[in-house]
This record gives sequence, structure tokens and C-alpha cells, in this order.
Amino acid sequence: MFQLSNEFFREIDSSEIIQARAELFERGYTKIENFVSPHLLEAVQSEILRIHRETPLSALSGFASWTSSGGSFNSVHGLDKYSDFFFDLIRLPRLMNLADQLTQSRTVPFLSEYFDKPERASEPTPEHQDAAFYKEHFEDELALAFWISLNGARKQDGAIEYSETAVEPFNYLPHGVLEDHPNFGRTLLERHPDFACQEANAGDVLIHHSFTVHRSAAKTSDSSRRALALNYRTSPRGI
Ligand SMILES: O=C(O)CCC(=O)C(=O)O
Repeated sequence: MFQLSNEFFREIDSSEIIQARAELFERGYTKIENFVSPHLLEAVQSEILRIHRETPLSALSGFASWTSSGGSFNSVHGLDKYSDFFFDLIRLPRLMNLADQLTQSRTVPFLSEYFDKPERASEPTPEHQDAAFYKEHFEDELALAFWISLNGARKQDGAIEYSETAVEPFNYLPHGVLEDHPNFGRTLLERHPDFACQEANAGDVLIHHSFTVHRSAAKTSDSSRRALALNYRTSPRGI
């Protein structure tokens, strides 16, 4: 059985934390390169396959797939419901400490997600703030998403794109509902014109807060684009 441990994540020293925190709050996101070991990336893929063998992903309650003439996009929310591995992974002290240090607060893990753009021309992710999805559950806490690339994401693979107009934490922008889009059924009412693509290698983590405007482009390459997102929010009690 695979033993999870902090050692699968690169230790981040204090100068890297200071820089990551400054970027996160100045421009809304930061990237930590080579954060996750290849061994853990393989274990994540195997665990996804194990879940899928036991219960096809499409039968899980957190599964959503959006298919249109442009292609499809699959996501699974709440992986820890189906897997002790994912339950334990999001709670590893090294990850939780990183979330604490970046927010300078105590944090709690609350959502683990798998995103797969499986085929050529997979759908783009509409531009949004994650807060649009959290609003009904909590409004007064900041959340962070750790978006871990499992197999690399170039622009043509549908890499994450961030708005270059930084939005302050707790500045919620109005979103409209996309009825026919089960994965990301909310999008900004006012479009942001200025997005910068953040390519990632397998094992890099992109971290953004819940008010950062982001999206991902349609995919035009042949390989699938796979990512794991681990989400933390500050604890109401702080420190
Ligand atoms: O993987 C994607 O395309 C979207 C991910 C996303 O929006 C998020 O993790 O907040």
C-alpha cells in the first residue's frame, strides 16, 4: 500500500514563502515549481484509475462532464469521499502548513477535485472567481486553490490563464449562471480582456485565492490535460 508522506512535497524555505505570498496577494496567484515528486504524481493517477475501476467516475456524485460540439471536460469534486488516499493527501501537514503560511491564518482543507480535459478540442473553463462557487457556503473566509499539474499543461493543452487585473481578496465580482455547464456553471458578467497563460510542468503547483479571476483555454493538442486541485480556506477562529 502506498504510504503518503510530507516528503513527496518539496520543502519551501522562508524566502520562497515570502515571495510566493507577495505574488499571491499582489497579482492573485503564484507558481511553485517542482513541488510534487513524480512518484506521488503516479500514485495520484493510479488512485484515480482505482476509483474509476470500482465505480466509473461518471457514476460518482461529484462527477460532472460538459460536452458540446467543442469537446468535453470532466471534473470530480469531493474525491476524499471515495478515497482514503485523497482524504489523507489534502490533510498532509506540509500542505496545510503552506496554506497557513500563505494566508497567515489557520486553514482547513475542504475540497479536493480532479480535472481532466480528455481530448483534442476539450472545452475552455469560463472565467470566474472560485468565490462564486463558495458564496453560498462561506463568504467571510479566504480560500486558496492548489492546482497541481499531473502531466504538464502548455497553452495548447488548455493551461490555466489568470487575469492581469488583480482583484483584491473579498472583492466579489458579479457572476451569471451558465445553465448548460455543469462543471463551471458561473462566469463573470463583465469580461476581463487581459489574461496571461501560466504553463506548468508536471509537479508544479499554481496557487490562487478565491477572488482571483481565472479561466482555462480550449485545448487544441492531442494529449489529455490532467490536474488535481486541493482547496483550503481560512478557519473562522484564525490563530
Ligand atoms: O482546470 C481548470 O480548467 C479549471 C480549474 C479551476 O478553475 C480551479 O481550480 O479553480
